[in-house]
Amino acid sequence: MSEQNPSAIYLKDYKVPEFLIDKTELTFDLDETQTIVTSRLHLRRNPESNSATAPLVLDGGEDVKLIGVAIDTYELPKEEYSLVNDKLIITATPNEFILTCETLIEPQNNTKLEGLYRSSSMFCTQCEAEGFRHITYYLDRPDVMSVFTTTIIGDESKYPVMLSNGNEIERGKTEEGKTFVTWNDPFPKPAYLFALVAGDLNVINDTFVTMSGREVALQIYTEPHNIDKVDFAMDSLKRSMKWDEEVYGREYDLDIFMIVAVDDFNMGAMENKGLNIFNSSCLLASPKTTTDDAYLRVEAVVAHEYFHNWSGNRVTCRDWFQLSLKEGFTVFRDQSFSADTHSSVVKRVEDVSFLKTAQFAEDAGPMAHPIRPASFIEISNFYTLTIYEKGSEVVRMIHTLLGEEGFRKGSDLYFERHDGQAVTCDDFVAAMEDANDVDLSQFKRWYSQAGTPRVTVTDEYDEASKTYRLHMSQMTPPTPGQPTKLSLHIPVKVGLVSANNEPLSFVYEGNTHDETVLHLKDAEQTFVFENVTEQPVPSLLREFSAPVKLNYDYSTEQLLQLMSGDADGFNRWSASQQLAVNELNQLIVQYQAGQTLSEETQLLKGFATLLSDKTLDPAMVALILALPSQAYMSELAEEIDPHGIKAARKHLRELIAKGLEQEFKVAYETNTTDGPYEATAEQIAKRSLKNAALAYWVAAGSDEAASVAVRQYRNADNMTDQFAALSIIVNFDLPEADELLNAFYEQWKHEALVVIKWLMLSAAREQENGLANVKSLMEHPNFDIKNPNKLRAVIGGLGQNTQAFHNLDGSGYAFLADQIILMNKRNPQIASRLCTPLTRWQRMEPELSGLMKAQLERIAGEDLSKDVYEVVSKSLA
Ligand code: 0A1
Ligand code: ZN
Repeated sequence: MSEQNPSAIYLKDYKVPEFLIDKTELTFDLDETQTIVTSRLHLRRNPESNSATAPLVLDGGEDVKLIGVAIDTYELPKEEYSLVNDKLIITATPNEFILTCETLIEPQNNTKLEGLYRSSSMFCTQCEAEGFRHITYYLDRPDVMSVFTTTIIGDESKYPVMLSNGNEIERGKTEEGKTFVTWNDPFPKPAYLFALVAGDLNVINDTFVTMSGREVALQIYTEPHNIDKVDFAMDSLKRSMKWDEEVYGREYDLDIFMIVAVDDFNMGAMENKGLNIFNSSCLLASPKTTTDDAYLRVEAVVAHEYFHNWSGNRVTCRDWFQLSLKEGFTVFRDQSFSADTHSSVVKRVEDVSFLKTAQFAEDAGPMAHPIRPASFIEISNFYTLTIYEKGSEVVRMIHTLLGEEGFRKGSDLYFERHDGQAVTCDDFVAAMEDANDVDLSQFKRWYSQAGTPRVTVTDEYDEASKTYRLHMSQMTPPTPGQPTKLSLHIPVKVGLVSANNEPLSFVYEGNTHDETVLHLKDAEQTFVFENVTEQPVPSLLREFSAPVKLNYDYSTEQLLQLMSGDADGFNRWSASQQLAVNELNQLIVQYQAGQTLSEETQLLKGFATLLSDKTLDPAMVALILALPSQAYMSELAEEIDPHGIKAARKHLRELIAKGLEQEFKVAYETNTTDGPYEATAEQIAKRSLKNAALAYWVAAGSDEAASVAVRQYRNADNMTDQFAALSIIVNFDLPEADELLNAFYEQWKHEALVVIKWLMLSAAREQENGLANVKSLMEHPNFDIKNPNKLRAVIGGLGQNTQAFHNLDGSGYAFLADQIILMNKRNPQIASRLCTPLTRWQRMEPELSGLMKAQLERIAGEDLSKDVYEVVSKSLA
């Protein structure tokens, strides 16, 4: 690492800002080589600070060159300010004044994609979390909220569109003949919500009439060649606006709402006030170029960013430790929106499956942190699955505890009480408590404790008294910096199922139920159910009512029974997953012992019933048919053996495929969709089952299936079917694989988002010279290391390529480390995210573990960015 390692900052050290900025006036003189930013900050001392003399300390960046600074009309000579560690410090200031600051920046050389940068031929910004300081000196912290007025000056022939937050208030020509446009955003906001876009863009216009009858202009901007792909996003936006009015009573506040798509973007999208900026992969959609999954993602991200207008913008975070205040809540809101729009069970299964695979792994690794972290070195590293997904689960638990109505009362109070403020997670919980007159003090430990709790359940049934008892215990394993844990308040939703698959009612705490929420609060607790007429099968943690690992010793028969008979759709899926996990684990043991793998699987019975039940939602059937992923099996393993997991999955898939070949053929043939492509729940469901069935059918080794897959590829009129067929052809290494992979590239080489899919599939392809192939992809003329989507596609593909990535000669890990070192300074946020697979080294089987660790140590020997330093040093600690 380096001589002076970066240090952490702590939540406990929070202090109110010394100064406030009531108004921020910015002028950008855009230029291809030197962009000049002039800021006029209306500053005054914060009456809440206890110092009347503290210096003014403004945040800046190494890439910001200060040209001049003035207090009111007085230009400060060099002796009257200092620049230390990228901060501009002025020791003597009046109590209230205007600070004018002129800075020079070079957006064209900004490869980090934070602050103002170029993507294709346009200028755009990314200011969350601390990007604004790379534009000009500022109090770059979310509790400093200011009214922004922004003037953009540019050459109209290159930048006919120049946008910023709020409303356009003026437009004209400068003396040099350039165009200027001035925008004003009347809502005070922190700098992280600032945005600017300039370019030669096309626009689609629409309108939305709010619940109070105001008309809002809606605009989506893209580069000209993509403007035909925004109709779905526009429709999603209007549905999101309506949903937020109906479900949360939240109305949009400005007269205009704009979205812009950019190709080079570190994350998914950004909720800048009135001017959302999107990674084009989360905005553009057309039947021929976009898969169903990607359509659903566009819908969810559009909703997410829109919902931030209230949960994030109108009410924002006091400091970055509170990030989950806006992100956990907003993810919960977008998940609910998608659930209401499509099938709620399917959506829940997808969300939980993702959480259990990726967030649980994070929570078990060296970067584990609570949803409200106590410290960090680099905030960009904390835009994590824990903050977002576990954060959403915590909000969901509050919803479960308070019920729909109680939760709404709480959110109403939260928005009303804190409108225009920068607040904390405590404020959110307090509003929930106050509106419902409940005490959530034990529950709040979820905010400060990291790690996935284990809940172990045993039961006993007493025939004579018709009493059924559930004994539950909870334990949260230690995580870095938190050796011991307190008991949490865990809502466990349960139901009982009878021997003939009927819901079994019971009396709990004096009332009769089919289902109830148990409050597990102690380390050990027993729950007693009366009037239980027979020995039940417990259906535990319905709808995944808490983000925990549940342990109950189900027999195979019980799992099969729940799989077909549980009234809770989510738990049907859960039972099937458990059954498959049990079988895969057995196969892994056999593989490791060099034994022949068992030829029997209980899943055949369950899957056969499933495939013959015409009443089921095909999307649900497809989800149940999907075997636990390589990543999920890795998360569950004591010691990860990627090759063993891969072999076990392949074997089980073939057993199922051969056992039900005819059924899969029928499922394929009966789930075709009629009419033109639509991203409706019904069509998406059918395509998902059809393509899942095709994969099994091909896995059975059927020649007919193979030719059907090739035919589907050639005849497809939509990307979902075309890409599903291509993936099957490539993954099963059918003779046409090379030819069609090339044909696919040739067909789509001008569609960046399709090229990304091609890069990923190609990199993930398991073949003898897998790593050489990955390297050649990075040399491909259509690869661009500056584009995070393309880099992620290749590296993500490599991660799925077990043979190439987990090669016992260590070459896969070394290659990844090379890329991390290469990106470390160029784009630290991306470099740091690429480290994730290596952070799991301690859980890998010994040989691979040593190889991974060696690469982490090699990276640690470099002069590291804060981002990479934090992840690597914590991983090696
Ligand atoms: N707030 C955005 C995500 C986002 C976060 C950080 C970024 O740069 C470091 C960019 C975007 C969201 O939740 O959608
Ligand atoms: Zn968000």
